[in-house]
Amino acid sequence: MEVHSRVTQLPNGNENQCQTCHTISNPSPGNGPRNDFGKLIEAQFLTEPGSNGEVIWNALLASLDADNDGISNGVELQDRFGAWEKCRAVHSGIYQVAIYIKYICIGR
Ligand SMILES: [Ca+2]
Repeated sequence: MEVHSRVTQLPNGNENQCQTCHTISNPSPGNGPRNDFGKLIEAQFLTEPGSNGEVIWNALLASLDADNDGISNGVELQDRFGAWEKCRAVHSGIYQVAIYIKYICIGR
């Protein structure tokens, strides 16, 4: 899995693209400095360590305040309670949970 697909594993991850988690706009393997949010995910919210790990977006991660600015991660990513789910497919303009298309991910 390419790491940049993690942008699709967070609510509104396409808003800030790589800089949701990194301090630079074009991180690459070996050169991917993390911001505070990225450090938190790397430490505690990946399905497995390393580049194969996928982000575990959930209520706990949403409730934390990685950058300690008084605003929770969830509020910052516009999903206060961590309810967003990866890969809800859209069909005919209606969310259809039964149809999953990997990497087509949208927020609510
Ligand atoms: Ca914050």
